[in-house]
Amino acid sequence: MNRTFVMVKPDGVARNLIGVIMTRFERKGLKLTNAKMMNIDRELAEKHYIEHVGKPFFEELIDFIMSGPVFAMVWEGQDAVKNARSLIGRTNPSEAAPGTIRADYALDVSSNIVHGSDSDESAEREITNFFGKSFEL
Ligand code: DAT
Ligand code: MG
Repeated sequence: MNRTFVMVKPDGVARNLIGVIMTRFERKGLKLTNAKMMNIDRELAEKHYIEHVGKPFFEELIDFIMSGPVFAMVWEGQDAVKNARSLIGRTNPSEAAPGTIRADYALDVSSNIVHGSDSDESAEREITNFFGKSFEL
């Protein structure tokens, strides 16, 4: 059993896709253990995307993730990180397999509607960043 951090990004929230995205995770069999609507400030945005500092798209990415409310979630279940990434699909929606969230609902790599942690370590770091240290297993 493990858990992962998933976030509907500002474009997904603006397009009223929170429900359809959550339904896909629920149908897969993952369990929602925490969720909240929130705005991301610059400090949290840069912390969340620290691995991308210096890349050509970094500033655009930070501005985008701060551009409107996001819906942050924690999902729990067997191979949660891997299963969530499978449901989400590849980073570039043009390359994502049909049936994945990014393939079905997005066109552009810079607005790909949902985030999912890429490892157990990232998941724990991101859950702490968004929900605080008090939210423990
Ligand atoms: P993922 O979100 O699939 O984990 P990532 O961690 O490599 O992908 O990148 C984080 C986000 O940054 C990604 O969801 C969208 C944006 N991004 C990545 N590569 C990009 C690129 N080449 N051009 C513009 N935005 C990009
Ligand atoms: Mg990533």
